[in-house]
Amino acid sequence: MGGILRVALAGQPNVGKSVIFNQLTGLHQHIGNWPGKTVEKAEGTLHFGGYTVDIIDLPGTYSLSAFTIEERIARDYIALERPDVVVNVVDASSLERNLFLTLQVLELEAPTVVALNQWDVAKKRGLQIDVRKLEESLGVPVVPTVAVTGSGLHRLLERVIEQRGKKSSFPRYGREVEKKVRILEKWLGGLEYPPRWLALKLLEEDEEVEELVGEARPEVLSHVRKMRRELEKTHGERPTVVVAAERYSLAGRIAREVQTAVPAGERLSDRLDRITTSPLTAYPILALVMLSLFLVVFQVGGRFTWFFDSLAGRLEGLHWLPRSALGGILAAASVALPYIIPFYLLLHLLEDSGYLPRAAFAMDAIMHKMGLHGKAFIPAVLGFGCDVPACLGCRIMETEREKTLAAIVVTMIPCAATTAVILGLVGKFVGLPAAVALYVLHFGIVLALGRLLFKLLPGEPVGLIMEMPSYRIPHLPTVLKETWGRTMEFLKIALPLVVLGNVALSALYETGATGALNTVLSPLTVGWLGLPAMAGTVLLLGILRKEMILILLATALGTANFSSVLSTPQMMVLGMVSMLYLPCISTFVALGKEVGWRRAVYVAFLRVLLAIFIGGLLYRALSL
Ligand SMILES: Nc1nc2c(ncn2[C@@H]2O[C@H](COP(=O)(O)OP(=O)(O)OP(=O)(O)O)[C@@H](O)[C@H]2O)c(=O)[nH]1
Ligand SMILES: [Mg+2]
Repeated sequence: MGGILRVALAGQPNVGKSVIFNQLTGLHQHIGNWPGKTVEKAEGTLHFGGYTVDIIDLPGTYSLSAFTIEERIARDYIALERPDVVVNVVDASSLERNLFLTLQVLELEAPTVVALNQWDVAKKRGLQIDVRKLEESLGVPVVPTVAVTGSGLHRLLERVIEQRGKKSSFPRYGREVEKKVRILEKWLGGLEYPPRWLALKLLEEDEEVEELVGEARPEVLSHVRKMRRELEKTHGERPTVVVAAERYSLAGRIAREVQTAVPAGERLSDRLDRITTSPLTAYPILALVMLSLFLVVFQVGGRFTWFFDSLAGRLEGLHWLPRSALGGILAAASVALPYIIPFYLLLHLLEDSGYLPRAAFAMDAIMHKMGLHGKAFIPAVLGFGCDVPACLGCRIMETEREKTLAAIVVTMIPCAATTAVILGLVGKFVGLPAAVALYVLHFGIVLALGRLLFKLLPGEPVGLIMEMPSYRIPHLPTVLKETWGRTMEFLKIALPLVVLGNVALSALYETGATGALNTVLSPLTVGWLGLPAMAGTVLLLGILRKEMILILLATALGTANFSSVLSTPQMMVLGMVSMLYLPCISTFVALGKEVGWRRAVYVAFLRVLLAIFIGGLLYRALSL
């Protein structure tokens, strides 16, 4: 007994793999009600039944061909890394579509357990599934689960342990396909992948497998071509379609056999779906949702600053902390956190409800103006939280060109830290309408820039094909957990940087370097932008993290009551420049990795120029 067990979670997008992963490992994988969140595999461990269980959360895929990066990650992991057990997570409320993938997982012949997740949702919709019968049809254990409450997960792990080392049965398709597979698999033994799977993939014209077999067993390919021709002749369809149709028909048959549905009337979620996607109501709702998001954050954040302020007052007495470090921590706590926490909370509520794909649908026409389609709006909304996941999220775009375009555009979305700067500086001291005006101006610029990029990287966006998950009442504990995780992550990453920035600023002061730096930059900062000279160092250090601009500003000015030192135009210009000028370092790295370093540098350069140009114009316009 005992030892290490490697268990991979595989399944279609948005079925609940990451919730299961988080429940089992206590880690914080991104969760939300839209397909395509997990883009890289993640790993975590737990101890169960005397085993150390390594769990791998794979990206969601509709199938296991090698069309997308996610599909390749998932299929290579199962086929080549050979986990001890694969847990195929299935959405019980849409069984037939999910079984299409289950069959492909079984084709890979790894020991498999099916988690029949979202069991609660299926029940609520009047769907009954005969679990025993499903087990018989698939030949593997099936465990109903409700990931968000953790129900069934214990049983799932028990079945996983029983299943290790056992060979799963594989699905059998129509007689004609099977006959060909049987002949081919005899020639395909001894390669890395299971022979039966290779045979099927060869028949369905999988280019990657064809290349692999072409190198190892070139003589097989002529037989394969002949077989494909035969299939095409008898079925009148391309072999790819023939094999896929075999899977669809088997999935459909199994689903029909094991499932009974009690018809339900129009549900509230259907009605909500209608009003949030029909053109007449979709736009006003979208505008209302976004505006209330900011309004609530502003109100709640404003109320909470006093709490942190008084806390800060008490901490001031602690002399054992170095002053510059203390200043950084206090400033972070009092100016940034009160806005960031409610913002994360609302964003997660929105994400978990299933509204984002509808918003994406509504935004399709506007996004087309930038050569993108509506799907790019999902990472864009995530960008309001943090631009790093937003940038990675652009992988849901279908082509490389669209991914690049989307990544450049979404990393310009003001993140929670930038919002803290805008709300804490402009919103608080000039007024909320001024803050909203800055946002509107900023989005106008982003749109114009997107359009310009579209001219530079021409091409037609592919049509919007996106699954619409049903609306769901957000699961509060999950949302709270997500918010907590994000806030902790923020503290872990931000606080050390904030302290570092503050210490750096004090050191620069001590050595007199601030003065020199500010003087060098003053033609720009003072002459053109109309800001006080110290804005130079503040903006420079602000690229570590955007909220630093506000925090360092408070340190440099010696007060968080900004309006006593800065004029209204100055605060507006500083806010505008903060949004535009540069992505923070982490975002820059993410952008570089996704679109290439040269492009990332160009983008950064362009943004600085734009910030200086627009900031100067704004200063002049406001000072008239
Ligand atoms: N009611 C209910 N909701 C669930 C259950 N499991 C997951 N969810 C919700 O389903 C949504 C998707 O869950 P995720 O874990 O992010 O899905 P995923 O399979 O990792 O998705 P991708 O990473 O996009 O492939 C979230 O909104 C969850 O809160 C469940 O058993 N019951
Ligand atoms: Mg996931």
